[in-house]
Amino acid sequence: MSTADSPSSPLRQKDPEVAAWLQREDRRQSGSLTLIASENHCSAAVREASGSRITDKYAEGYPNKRYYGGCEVADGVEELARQRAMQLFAGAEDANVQPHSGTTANLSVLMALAGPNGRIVGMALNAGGHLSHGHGKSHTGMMFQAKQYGVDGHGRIDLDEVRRLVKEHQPKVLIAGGSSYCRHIDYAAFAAIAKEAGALLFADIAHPAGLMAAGVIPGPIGIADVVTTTTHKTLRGPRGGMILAKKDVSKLINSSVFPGSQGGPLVQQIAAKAVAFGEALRPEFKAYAQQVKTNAAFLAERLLASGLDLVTGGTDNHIVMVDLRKLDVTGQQVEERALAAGLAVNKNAVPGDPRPPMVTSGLRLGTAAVTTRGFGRDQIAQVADVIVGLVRGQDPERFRGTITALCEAFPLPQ
Ligand code: DSN
Repeated sequence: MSTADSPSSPLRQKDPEVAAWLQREDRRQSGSLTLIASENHCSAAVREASGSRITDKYAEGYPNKRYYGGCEVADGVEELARQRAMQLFAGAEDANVQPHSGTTANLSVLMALAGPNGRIVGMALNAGGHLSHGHGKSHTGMMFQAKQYGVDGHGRIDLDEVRRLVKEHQPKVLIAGGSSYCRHIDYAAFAAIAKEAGALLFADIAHPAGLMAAGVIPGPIGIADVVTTTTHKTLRGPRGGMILAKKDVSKLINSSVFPGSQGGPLVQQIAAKAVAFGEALRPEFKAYAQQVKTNAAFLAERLLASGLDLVTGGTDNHIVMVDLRKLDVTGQQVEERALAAGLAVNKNAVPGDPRPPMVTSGLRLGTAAVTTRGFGRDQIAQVADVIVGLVRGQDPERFRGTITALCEAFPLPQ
């Protein structure tokens, strides 16, 4: 139930039009299953902090060094979020919780470490990387001299290619991480490659951050010079970004966030990040993260057993990438069919995809949000079977009942 559902809701009384849209979103999320790998359902406590009165406060600067008066509460909230972040990612030497998003965090890091027109190397978007790792349509591909590495014929990072590219391009920054890469990344090997070329290693863990915080998969803390993440994917917090940096670069990074690329931080989001980090520090979160990983592995196993191809043939994290190239169906078509059946998924390019980005030959699935609803093996099996049916061209309507029953049996947590 959203706050707007309550008859005494100020929003409902003062702006029924917006209230109606938000109630509709509530119904959309409750009545469908989210398999979009970058989404999750945060707690009511996180949402309450995010909607709190501290949204009114300007707090340019950092705790105890602000450009406005009346920041004592903002200072306390930001310091709490920073301390919890460093506890969660043990070994992190500094935390900046101000980035509004993952992309602004990445831009800030690249401006700090590579500088305007500096050389960078990152993973290509269609190989599993992210736009902000040097893609030509992103400012990171326009403001920096970017080269990008791909993956091998099995969809895995080819460290020899990374080494060759780094040797040739001599970047200031080497980026490891992506938005549709479902295998472990060998951060130690990346660090060695960066070191050989005198580059700094920047790891973007936006997707698997929650699994890393819970210790369920290995991460780059203590290895990479800088780590960025979003706080809303597997970390299950509010929308936002964060940067964890080694002490010797953190001053540069902090200046690059403010005043470099942002003005006043969104203190209400920082408060919500603090709540989410507190939740992630509890033992239940470790069990949740383990279940996310187990569910993804089982989803992959079930899809493979039904004859579908997967990029890399499986997964090490929460992402499963279906490769539709051998079938007479596009990612876009399956996304539309899935929506009609009550599943939110996203089309996604697979390595070597011949189709354009709005069509694609792939489907990216993630288990973070359905695991928040309490899904285990039986429910994942049902979802996998629906996906196989949709890929094979069966009528989405015939699956609507199955998905509705799952939604009702596993409601969104409050
Ligand atoms: N949009 C995010 C994702 O879907 O992975 C990355 O920015």
